[in-house]
Amino acid sequence: MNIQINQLGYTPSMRKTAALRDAAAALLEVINAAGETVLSVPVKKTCELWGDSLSEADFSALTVPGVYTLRCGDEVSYPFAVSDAPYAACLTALLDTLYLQRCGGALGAEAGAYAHPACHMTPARIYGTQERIDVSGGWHDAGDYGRYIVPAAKTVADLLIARRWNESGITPGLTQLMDEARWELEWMLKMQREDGGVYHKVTTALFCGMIMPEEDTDELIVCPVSTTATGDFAACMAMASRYYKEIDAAFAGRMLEAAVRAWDFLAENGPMLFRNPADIRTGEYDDVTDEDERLWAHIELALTTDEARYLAAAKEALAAIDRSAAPLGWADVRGYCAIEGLDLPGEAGEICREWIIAEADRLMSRINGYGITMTETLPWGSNMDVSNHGIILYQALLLTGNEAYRIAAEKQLHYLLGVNPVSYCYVTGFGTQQVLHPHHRPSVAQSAAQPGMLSGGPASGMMDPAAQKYLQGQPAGKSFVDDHDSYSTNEICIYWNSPLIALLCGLTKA
Ligand code: G3I
Ligand code: 9MR
Ligand code: ZN
Repeated sequence: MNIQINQLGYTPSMRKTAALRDAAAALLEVINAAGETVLSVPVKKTCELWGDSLSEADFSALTVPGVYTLRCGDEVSYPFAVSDAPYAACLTALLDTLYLQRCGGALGAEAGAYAHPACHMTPARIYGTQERIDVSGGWHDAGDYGRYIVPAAKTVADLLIARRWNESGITPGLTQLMDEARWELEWMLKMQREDGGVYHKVTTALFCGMIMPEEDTDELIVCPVSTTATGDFAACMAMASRYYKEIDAAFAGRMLEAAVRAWDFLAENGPMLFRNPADIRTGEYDDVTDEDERLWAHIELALTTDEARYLAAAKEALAAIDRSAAPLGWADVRGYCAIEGLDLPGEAGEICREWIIAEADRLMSRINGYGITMTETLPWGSNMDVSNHGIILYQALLLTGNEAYRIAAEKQLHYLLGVNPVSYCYVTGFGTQQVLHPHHRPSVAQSAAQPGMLSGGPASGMMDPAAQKYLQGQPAGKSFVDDHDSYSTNEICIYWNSPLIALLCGLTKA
């Protein structure tokens, strides 16, 4: 396909642009359901990118609801809608995915083909000991069945940001958002040790085969405490405590108490960076520093309590941290520091405001021919970064009212839903050219892609056997293969869905 559009469509008032490859004509026609040309707009050359000679055509003048295609020479695009809520079903499905990732409880008829009895219920052994503890619950991380604290914190923080941006009460319901986040938070609480330290993860020693979760019955092992997990936990618990105060004060109190104990543990201990023990092969979620996790913890505790020591620690760490970027990663959480720090009093809040705007402007300066703010090479899980950037851009819009940030944030969404070099709508079950073979154990076991999951997307470097087989010589933007063996380009993940949920909650706010 050489004409790329958002396959889910656009709202009437949105800026609408198509990305064309090797444009065959100087005009792009908009065709309605009756086959009539309702608009003709010029096609303008933009750039060369990822092996494509790109042009752009702006058809924003199309505002009448309906179903359309675009035509340029002999090329015709996939159909798309102009409607008031083109992303509502997708947003709900993205959130439903977290429900379907639930571990511990059984999933019933509401889960359709993905129903299963309770899984991973046996007490888990603490690594290096014979002691066993109950750490049932939470969500399966991704295409695998591991449960890891570091990515859990990112996911929950994204949902709470989504909650904040969703005050107008559009779908998904706030109750569903908060119920889902709580499922993970309750599990996270079980991962804290008496002394406040937080275990890094609970998994089997090796990844299991492509089986349903209840069939994965190898011994569960709780891996050692890390200060990245403990810092993320302290931040996430303190943040969540504010959001649940009115829903369930006792639960909010338990989370704040846990956050304080985690913070005290950090105060007493230097960096404890996690590495997989030699006999554990599951996700590592390693890091090179815990400075950013510590800062995030200081900030959330300063916001949730009025104790001077947290604010003092936040101010000191904020002054010291490198603010030349603000990623919303699982390893690098500086973006959460910047966003959350906006609510700090006085100069600290002002520093965070400047931090966000500088980051948004840095991203804006990178907008490429497909509308995304990425570098030319792409990391594992690049679609997460695309949504993350959308969040920063949307936050900059909220701070400044500058509509250019909104348009840029929307472009991140359009890329994920079709305006990309491989013409995929990257959310399973949605769009015309769908992802059918995600690296996701229940989908493989049932031979049917579970809907509502964002694929990780193209990754440079061919980091799995399927990528090595099919992607030799491909430029980064096309380094994607819809094959369930390609875990580096086509896995799914809780923390790839969550920033897209937040972005959609922001962009579709009434
Ligand atoms: O550390 C380098 C960094 O210095 C450099 O700038 C960057 C350039 O791309 O590469 C960096 O390392 C990458 C790292 O992610 C941090 O971005 C690695 O090459 C890359 O292999 C690594 O990928 C991670 C992958 O696990 C392998 O560890 C993904 O981010 C992460 O999302 C993924 O997570 C897995 C879990 O382990 C298990 N569960 C599924 C989940 C999703 O695939
Ligand atoms: O399923 C695993 C996925 O969640 C991880 O992201 C990926 C990289 O760590 O590994 C996957 O498991 C594969 C393992 O690494 C190698 N043997 C085949 C496994 C399933 O494809
Ligand atoms: Zn499970």
